Amino acid sequence: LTEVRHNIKRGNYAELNGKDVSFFESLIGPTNILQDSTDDLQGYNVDFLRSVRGRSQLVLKPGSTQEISEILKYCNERRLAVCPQGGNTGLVGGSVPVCDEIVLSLARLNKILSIDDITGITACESGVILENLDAKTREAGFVVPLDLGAKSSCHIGGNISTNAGGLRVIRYGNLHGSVLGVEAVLANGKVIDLMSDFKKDNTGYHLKHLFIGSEGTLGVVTKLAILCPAISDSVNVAFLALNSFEAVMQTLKNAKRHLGEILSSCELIDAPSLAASIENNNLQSPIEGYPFYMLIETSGSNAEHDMEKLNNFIQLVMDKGDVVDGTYTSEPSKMLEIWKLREFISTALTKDGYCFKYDISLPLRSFYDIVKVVEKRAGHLAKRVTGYGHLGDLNLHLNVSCEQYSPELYKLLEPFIYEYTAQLKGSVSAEHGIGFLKTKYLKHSKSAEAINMMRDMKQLLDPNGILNPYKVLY
Ligand code: FAD
Ligand code: 2HG
Ligand code: ZN
Repeated sequence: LTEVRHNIKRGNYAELNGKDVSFFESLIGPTNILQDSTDDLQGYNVDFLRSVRGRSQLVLKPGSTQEISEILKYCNERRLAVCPQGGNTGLVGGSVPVCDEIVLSLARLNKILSIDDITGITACESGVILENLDAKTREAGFVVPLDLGAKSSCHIGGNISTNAGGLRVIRYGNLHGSVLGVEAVLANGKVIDLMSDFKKDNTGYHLKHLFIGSEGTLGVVTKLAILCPAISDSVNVAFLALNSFEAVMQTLKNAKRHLGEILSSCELIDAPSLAASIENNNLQSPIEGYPFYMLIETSGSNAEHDMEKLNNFIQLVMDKGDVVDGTYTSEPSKMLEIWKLREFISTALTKDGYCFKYDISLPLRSFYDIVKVVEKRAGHLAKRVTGYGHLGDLNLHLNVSCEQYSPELYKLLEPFIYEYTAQLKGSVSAEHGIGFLKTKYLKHSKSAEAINMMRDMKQLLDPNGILNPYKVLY
């Protein structure tokens, strides 16, 4: 992919020197430092989409909260800018340096501290990979209430810092609800202990929320406690075909009403998204040839009861004529195959060459219109204009792919898509955050007063602006 060219003026930060490197070496040991001479430093400078490339000369891999505290205290006093990095799967260029910021990798903070076998409350360090955390909680009879296509590399700390959404928000809500506590290190090195094992704690301001979704600009998350729900003994996946978006809306309504408490995912896939997933990922779909598909998952505790509910639901939506074809299964390998079709759409579209990605919240009744509007406006310059995503949460992923980055196409897409979204009072970033790539569009979803309040908070917590500069508020 072509990197986005940017004209960012380097902030007024100190330049890294040999004395700084010696300090870090004595603190965390030379083996936990990567410098300009090593090839793999490049991997930390470029984001997953290869849309932003920094020129950091130094990656630090501390192994404890205390080490992070001392690093930040030093950087704050020296005015050295720092970019916290988790699994580097973020989609808005927030996880890589823009100029020469020091990369602070959380990868070595990867210990699971405790899993309570009755309550499911799980405490861990922030660098634990989501898939690993989920595997361990499953051994104890619980699941992490978060699942997304990047699970094999993203960190739970990165998930918290972006308030990642994913495939099960309809069931478990977002991380503001399930994260019970965090420990974070502030820009001046102070450790703030907001760890808690309780869902209910109304003692003053709810400070932990400042670190959920603030994308490494207010502090570095080092530990967390998360409430994990019990594993479901019975899981079913239905893959349904529909002929119109009106039918999609009716099916969502009926899924909410008739599947109720066992509904655990409700995703939309349109025909071009499915085609990309099949063609570029070499997958097979059980059904093809329709404009819309819905992936509906149920998770419950009683297979017979759940199957009866699912059968009744499918009968109803087919009788009404909303669902015209489909399949469902409770066989794990088949469910996985269906899930792959959905989870790998994002990477499939990038394989077209270049992909413009928009992650927006829109009112249900206008949810899909924008895909058609953009197709009409820019389809002639695109390979595919696609819409898919977390329908149950009103979160659309509008992706426009092409063979290579095209400035003409870009001009037709931006700011148009953001202005369109703002007119409908939607959100210009439903789940991926603002990072580096979307800073100029923040104003479309936040009032001037709200942005000023954000600036005040940043000033209070990071007066020298050393934490993830050029991101979110820029
Ligand atoms: P990074 O990419 O490393 O960092 C993301 C941001 O958080 C950066 O601003 C970084 O500075 C900051 N950060 C990271 N760790 C810390 C920390 N410990 N303390 C402070 N700041 C920190 N996102 C969704 O919401 N829903 C999806 O369904 C989804 N699906 C995806 C599918 C694919 C294939 C890919 C590639 C990405 C997807 N994403 C999705 C985006 C991404 O995976 C998430 O944003 C994820 O939460 C990022 O985690 P990470 O560890 O990779 O963080
Ligand atoms: C998903 O839901 C991710 O698959 C990625 O959030 C969306 O690439 C995208 O636009
Ligand atoms: Zn998503």
